[in-house]
Amino acid sequence: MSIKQLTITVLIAIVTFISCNNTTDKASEINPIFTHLNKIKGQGILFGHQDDLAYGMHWSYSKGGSDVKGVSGDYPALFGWELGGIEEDREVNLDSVPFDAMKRLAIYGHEKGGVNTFSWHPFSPIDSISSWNGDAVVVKHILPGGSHHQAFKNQLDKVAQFLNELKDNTGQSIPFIFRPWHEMDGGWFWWGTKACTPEELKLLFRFTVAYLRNEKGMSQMLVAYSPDRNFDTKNEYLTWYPGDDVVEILGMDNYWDFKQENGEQDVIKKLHVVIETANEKGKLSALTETGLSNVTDSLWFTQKLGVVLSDSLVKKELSYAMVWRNDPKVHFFFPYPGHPAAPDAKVMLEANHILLLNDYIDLLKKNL
Ligand code: BMA
Repeated sequence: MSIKQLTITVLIAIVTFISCNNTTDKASEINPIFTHLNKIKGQGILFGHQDDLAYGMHWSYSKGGSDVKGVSGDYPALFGWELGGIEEDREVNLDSVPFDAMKRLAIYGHEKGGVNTFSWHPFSPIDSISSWNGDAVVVKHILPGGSHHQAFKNQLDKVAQFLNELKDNTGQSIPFIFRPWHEMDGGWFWWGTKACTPEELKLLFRFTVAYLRNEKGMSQMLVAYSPDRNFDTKNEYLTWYPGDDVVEILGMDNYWDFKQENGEQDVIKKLHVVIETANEKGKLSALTETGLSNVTDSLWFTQKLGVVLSDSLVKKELSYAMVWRNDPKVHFFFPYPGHPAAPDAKVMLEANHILLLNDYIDLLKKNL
């Protein structure tokens, strides 16, 4: 056994030990989001939007603001948020969302009856370079035993502090979904295929979840695994899968296939792989990120996303689908009132099996 193999074996042993001593790895049994989504499976797919309550194309931080509501009359059922920057003690995230506003709005979304999901594009714990440095060798240095492991734990402490401060008006911790180390099958992030092996990624993922659950008491957290589109088979999909004890939601991010001719059929095929794998494992499934940048096709919602979400297996099994953020300075993935794609997006959202916030609340009332 080489030194490298020995090091990896020892690391696996350490992380397995930490994970096996996980006292709160039964998130699927105790987390209300899991229970609720499981109960309504087959009756509707939650529609989500990143940063929905924070800003949109012609507004920011106005009370009650939401481009989804502006177009459809109701809020999304799922609210996406981005934590990147919290680990550097910044006051605003990567996309200029102040963390205090994010906290207030995530609590508001929860109090209204919606579900919150958090992504995290951290700056490197080694030298603070951004996540989009696919060649930077970071991961092996931040794993247990690595030179910057402590710096990484300091980052996790800040993530945990923010997420543990999400409390409802009775002081109870708010349940949420955390989706770390996503799109690891691409080469654009420092935890991606260019600078990190699948084994290293699994260790990183396992350590992250074990630390947050065991050291930071985060039993209110569900964890989502979401590679991008670089798989066709179940084995390929599971290349980076960190283990049944740390993940509750199996997802996929996919923008690319939608841009190819008839690509929505590939999205459907891949979602079938995700769904079948999730079902075998007793997990939930989701289209964790998608969209068409600047919604340049005014029929994209009914003709592309709507086609995918109406596939019979997808309709029967998928829990949620989320489109990315509406940033007037960068890009937007949901139309705003007056945009040529707005009427079509409204039609897609009006389908019986697509759940906006009030649809979701009504369905829960009927099912619980
Ligand atoms: C990307 C883009 C970036 C943003 C990042 C994190 O997809 O939207 O502008 O900073 O997500 O939210």
